[in-house]
Amino acid sequence: MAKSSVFSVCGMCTVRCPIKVQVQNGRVSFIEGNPHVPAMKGAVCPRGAAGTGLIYDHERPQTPLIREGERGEGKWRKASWEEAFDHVADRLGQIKETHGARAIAFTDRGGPFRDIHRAFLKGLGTPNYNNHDSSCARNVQHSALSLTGMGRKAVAYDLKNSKHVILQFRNIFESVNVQEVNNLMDAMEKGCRLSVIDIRSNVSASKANNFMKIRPGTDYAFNLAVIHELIHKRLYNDKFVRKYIEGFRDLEQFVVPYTPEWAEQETGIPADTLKSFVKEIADAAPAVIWHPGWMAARYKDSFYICRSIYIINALLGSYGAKGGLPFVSKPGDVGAKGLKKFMDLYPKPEEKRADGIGWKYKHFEEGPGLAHLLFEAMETEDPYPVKAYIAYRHDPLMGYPDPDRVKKMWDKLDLLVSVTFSWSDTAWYSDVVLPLSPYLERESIIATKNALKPQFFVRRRAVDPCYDTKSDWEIVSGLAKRLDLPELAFETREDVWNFQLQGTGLTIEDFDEKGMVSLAEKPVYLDFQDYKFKTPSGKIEMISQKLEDNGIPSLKPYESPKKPEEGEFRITFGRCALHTQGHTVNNPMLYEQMPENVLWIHTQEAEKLGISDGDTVNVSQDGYTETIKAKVTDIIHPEAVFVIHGFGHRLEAESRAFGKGLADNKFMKGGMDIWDKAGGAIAYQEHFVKVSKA
Ligand SMILES: Nc1nc2c(c(=O)[nH]1)N[C@H]1C(S)=C(S)[C@@H](COP(=O)(O)OP(=O)(O)OC[C@H]3O[C@@H](n4cnc5c(=O)[nH]c(N)nc54)[C@H](O)[C@@H]3O)O[C@H]1N2
Ligand SMILES: Nc1nc2c(c(=O)[nH]1)N[C@H]1C(S)=C(S)[C@@H](COP(=O)(O)OP(=O)(O)OC[C@H]3O[C@@H](n4cnc5c(=O)[nH]c(N)nc54)[C@H](O)[C@@H]3O)O[C@H]1N2
Ligand code: SF4
Ligand SMILES: [Mo]
Repeated sequence: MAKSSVFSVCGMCTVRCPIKVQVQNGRVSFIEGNPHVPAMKGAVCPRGAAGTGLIYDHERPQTPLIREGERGEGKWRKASWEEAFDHVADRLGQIKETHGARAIAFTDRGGPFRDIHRAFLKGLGTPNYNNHDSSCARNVQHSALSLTGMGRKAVAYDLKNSKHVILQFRNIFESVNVQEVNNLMDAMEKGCRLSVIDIRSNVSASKANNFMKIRPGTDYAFNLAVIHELIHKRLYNDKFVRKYIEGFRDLEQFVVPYTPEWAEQETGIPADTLKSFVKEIADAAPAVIWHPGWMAARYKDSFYICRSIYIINALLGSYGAKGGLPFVSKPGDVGAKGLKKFMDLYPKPEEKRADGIGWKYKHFEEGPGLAHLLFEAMETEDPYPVKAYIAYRHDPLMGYPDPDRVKKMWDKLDLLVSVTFSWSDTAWYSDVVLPLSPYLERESIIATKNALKPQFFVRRRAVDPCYDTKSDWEIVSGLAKRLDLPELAFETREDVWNFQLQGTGLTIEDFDEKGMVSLAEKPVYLDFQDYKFKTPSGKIEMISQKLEDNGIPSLKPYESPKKPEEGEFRITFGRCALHTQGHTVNNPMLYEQMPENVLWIHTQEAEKLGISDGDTVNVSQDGYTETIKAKVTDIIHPEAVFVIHGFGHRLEAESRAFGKGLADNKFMKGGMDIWDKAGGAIAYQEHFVKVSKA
């Protein structure tokens, strides 16, 4: 029997863990964590193990498809790649000629493999690249920038060496990053304490030393009181504050009214609990990580919650500290040369962005922009018409609120293309589907990981595609060839990699042994003697001039969230260890383990409605109703109901997932217009539903 193995990169979620894939007789037989990365401990998560379920599933797009009926009707014509490339390139060319290159927009799912397709857009001359992040971590990013001038990824979470980790709307043990989970477990074995602030007791809470159940929407109140307590009791790191915080007096004044006793009224967490918690984390500082959050697109004040978290980390002196938030290194910081960038092949398009970033909204970062504002521009044609849209590994019809509204925003598009490895609502609604090979069947460009120990890594295919699908670089090359961008029209994967490695002194063979090349011998904790943050003052600024100049307060007074009306609940959501967003529910292996989601509802509220555990219930909002099974429990806050996101698929191409569970984003009517003006992200949890026994 022919046996081999290859080092690659998992693609079942955007964490992209390093893996080793065993191949037997041309089929993937086993997937494990890359043994050269100690924090993987040789393991992958349940989704990572289900990669074979993805590639050997015939219920995924198998050839290029061109729409025949109406959008969303599901009538397709199979096409060859030649035909599909010609079709898409012709239309893009026409649109560019009639409306200018700016009429072409593109969104993706972020991550380290973007350089080549972002270069493609730059080469075409359009500024309209966006990613999914206004539906995910934009508030975290913008809050980090507003305080330090540096993005959220400028620091690492040094979980392994931490003494106290605080998770607030962050569920590390279910919303998984394998290395983070392993590092935190190691630290906890050595005595690291874990505190969880959540609206329900999740798996992380079940492992925590302190679990504080908070009233939904009141996290900012809790955090302001923590800052009050740290300052009032002088529990902060005075040396760090004097050296690195600008505007401490403003902060001190601002939090005067926000006492722990005041916060108790808002959050339901007793003042004494808050006080002893604050004492505990101050004792453990600076080896403390208060995680700033990941899916922080929840409330209208989520940006300020994230800011308050970073401020607490600063008061504790955990910035730059071992066991806290040390700064990561880029290749240049450790004396290595970076990869050659495809993006550097072309000049920056001069045109202003359709989403308004950079001219209408000057306090937001360019780059990923805000996709919901791009979609709005498609509808209003303000500042100009956008006529072509490529959704690249992105499913906005599942990932943004109110899909009917999103479809309306797309009505004026002349061309809607999906590049995807699985069916999705967006792919189904597209004019053309270009099927991407799943990660085990494709290679990706070489990527850089900025970290305590920076590295280059590469995804290699474990097996050849079993259907007529292609890799990212092949799709970009196929279009580039037809659109007069010969620099991006690569013939072989080696050509792609060789381009990137120019000047680094490395060859692709250097990746054979481990799947990656480390650029430092051991973790580098940057010298933190006279650190200059990237703000005008060089310090962590409590008052951001950029925010103030744009009419956004730096320190925003707390506003109490709306209480649900009698019989209503705030709809909340999160992830589970068995599924990734909306794209694994039809995976045969994962479907078998968890075929549907359930509605968490508090015991007392369920009793009032005559609902017992396991009953089928109706969830409704504004005349729209779906049914789901109830999970009646004491461990959720009574004001909320909760579901795992990603279910409620209604595509005939997905026989397993069809009709199973409930789609939370359909209960967010008008949600495309409810977003955080300070942080930029959608506020997904500002919606209410009614529940009744079916
Ligand atoms: N209501 C509600 N909305 C949400 C969320 C929620 O919890 N509730 N979560 C939000 C969050 S945190 C995020 S990040 C977004 C996610 O929103 P999306 O990014 O749209 O979600 P995915 O399911 O990851 O969709 C990616 C699509 O690309 C395809 N794909 C192709 N190749 C790849 C690959 O290599 N990797 C991945 N991951 N996908 C690939 C998948 O098949 C899928 O169809 O949704 C956000 N929206
Ligand atoms: N298994 C798995 N892992 C994943 C993903 C996946 O789909 N599946 N997706 C990846 C992605 S894209 C992301 S963004 C991350 C997300 O990672 P997280 O942000 O950690 O994930 P979530 O499960 O969305 O939310 C975390 C917790 O927030 C709680 N919560 C909801 N509302 C509130 C509130 O008002 N206050 C407080 N304090 N808590 C609240 C929820 O109950 C939940 O337990 O996970 C990543 N990892
Ligand atoms: S966390 Fe799991 S699914 Fe995500 S990349 Fe790692 S192994 Fe794959
Ligand atoms: Mo996310």
